[in-house]
Amino acid sequence: MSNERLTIAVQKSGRLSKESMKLLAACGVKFNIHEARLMAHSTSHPVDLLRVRDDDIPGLVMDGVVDLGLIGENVLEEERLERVIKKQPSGFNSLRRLDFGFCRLSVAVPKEVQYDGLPALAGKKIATTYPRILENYLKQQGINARTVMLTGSVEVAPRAGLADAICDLVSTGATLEANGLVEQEVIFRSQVQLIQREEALSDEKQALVTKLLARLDGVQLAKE
Ligand code: PRT
Ligand code: ZN
Repeated sequence: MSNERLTIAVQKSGRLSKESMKLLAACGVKFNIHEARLMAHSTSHPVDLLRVRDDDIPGLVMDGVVDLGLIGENVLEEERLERVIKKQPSGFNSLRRLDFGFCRLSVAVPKEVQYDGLPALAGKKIATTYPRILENYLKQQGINARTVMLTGSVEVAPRAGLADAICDLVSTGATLEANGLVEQEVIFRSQVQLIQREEALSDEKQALVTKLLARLDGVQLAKE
C-alpha cells in the first residue's frame, strides 16, 4: 500500500456504509466507487478507501495496516477484548464519536420467562455474537453464566433450544418483539467512532487528518 496516501477502512455494504460515505463527502473527500472493488482512490485528496466487512476494521487499524477506520463501538470493543486475551496488538486512538450507527447491546429473555434481575441469569446459556463484551459484563456483575457464540440468527436461539437468553444489538426493539423476547439489561451502548492507528503517521498524513477533522467538526456542528 502506498505510503503517502492516507488509508481509511469503511464498511463495504451494510448499516454503516451510506453514512460513512456521506461523512467523507461532507468533509470534501470525493470518490468514484466501483461496487465490486475493495479499494477506491479519492479524486480530490491523497486518500484511499478500503471497503471491507465491518468486523475486519478494528484489526486493520490495530495492526497498522490502515491509518483510519470508521467502526461501531460494539465491534471495536469486542475485537479489543479478544486481542487483549490473545496478547495481540489492541491499541488505537479514538478521534471522534460520530452521530450515527446508534444501537445498544442488550440481554433479552423469552417473554414467558420470569426475570427478576441479573441473578436470574446464573447458570444459564446466553447466545451472542459478542461473547467478550458479555463475559466481561457478567464477570463485573459477579454472574456465572455460559455464552454460546452465534454469528447470526441470535434472536431465534431460545426458541431453537440453543440458549436460555440472548445478548444482541437492539435499535427499535422490533426484532426482539417479533421473536417473543423482552429486553432486560442494556450492557453496552454503541455508536460509530473514527479511529486512528496507534503508530504515528508521517507529518504530511497527520496534517491531512487534522484538516479533515476540522471539516468534520464543522459538519457535525452545523447539524446540531
Ligand atoms: O457484512 P458486514 O460484516 O460488514 O456487516 P454486518 O452484517 O456485520 O453489520 P450490519 O451492517 O448489520 O451492522 C453494522 C453495525 O451497525 C453494527 O455493528 C452496529 O454498530 C450498527 N447497528 C446499529 C446495528 C443496528 N443498529 C441493528 N439494529 N447492527 C445490527 N442491528 C441488528 C441487530 O443485530 C438485530 O438483528 O438489527 C436487529 C435489531 O434491530 P431492531 O430495530 O429490530 O431492534
Ligand atoms: Zn459484520
